[in-house]
Amino acid sequence: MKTKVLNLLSENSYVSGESISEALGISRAAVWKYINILKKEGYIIDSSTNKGYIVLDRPDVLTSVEVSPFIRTEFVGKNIVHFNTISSTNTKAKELAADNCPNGTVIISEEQTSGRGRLGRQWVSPKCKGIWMSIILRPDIPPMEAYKVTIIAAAAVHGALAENGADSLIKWPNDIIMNGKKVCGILTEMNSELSKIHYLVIGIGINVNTEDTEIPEELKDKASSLKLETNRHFDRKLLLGSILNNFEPLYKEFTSTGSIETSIAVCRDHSAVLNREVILLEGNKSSTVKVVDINSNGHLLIQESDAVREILSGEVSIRAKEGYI
Ligand code: BT5
Repeated sequence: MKTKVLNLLSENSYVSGESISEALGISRAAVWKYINILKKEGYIIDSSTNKGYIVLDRPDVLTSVEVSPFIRTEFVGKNIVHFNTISSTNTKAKELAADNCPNGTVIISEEQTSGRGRLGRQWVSPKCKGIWMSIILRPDIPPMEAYKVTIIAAAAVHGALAENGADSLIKWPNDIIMNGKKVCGILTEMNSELSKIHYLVIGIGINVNTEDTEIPEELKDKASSLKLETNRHFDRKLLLGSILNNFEPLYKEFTSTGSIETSIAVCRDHSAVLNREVILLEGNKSSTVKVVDINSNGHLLIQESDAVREILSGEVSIRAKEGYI
């Protein structure tokens, strides 16, 4: 009901309490109650005895009602499940996926208390400063190909950042980098049988308006935010909409044709590692190699002393010879 009241309010003109109460079949006192709840949530609403209510400002939150106006997709993000705080959106997404939530459901939290990276690493997720979200998908593809959705997500985030004025590079396979520092990480998780995927969860974490003081000391040399790298505040709602709007067509290219050609082209054209000498970390082994290409499967091709080797995502980590990348 609260959302219905909000949807009837406007930023351009006053709406009378009477018309809201009539439209929703609730009392004027109930309208007043919901207005007060909205005010507590951060909506600045002016009320005038004669004219009614007008919205003067909206909170910086990624609820369905706030982000839906920016989403132009067919199914990705049509169902948004929002939390103020949660352990991890990927963990919640797995629960909801197992409960049969719609394909394309997006879980968003303003804060994560146990955000996760790959191999159980920690992901720092301060309140209202980033986008911490997970997309639930049920593609009819072989489980072996699930890693391709990480590449699609990286291309989508890169495109969305560009649309919103942030120049980034993609560090194969799952990082987005600005000025040599990580501003976004992607964690794809899967529940499958040998030949059938039950569901995929694509976790995307972006440091949007994170301040320097919110980045732990031990990450300062390798992590940053869009705001820190550009000196301006980003609209998280617009950015979230752009990511989903970029993601869906790239994902549909994959599920309908089997190819991720467009995403690969983005990853090649804006690669942080292509044609560079990097350190390849495999288990506890490290070697210096030159990256020569990303092939049509999304695998990395590296030049070793006498041969070109194909690297699958998930097997390795990459570092610059000095610094993060
Ligand atoms: C990743 O792992 O980069 C995947 C991160 C995915 C996070 C999203 S947020 C929404 C969803 N829900 C979750 O619980 N997770 C996903 P990896 O490549 O393993 O990188 C992890 C490493 O990045 C850590 O060990 C730190 O060194 C560093 N790190 C941690 N928090 C960071 C942050 N906020 N920004 C940049 N680097 C960070």
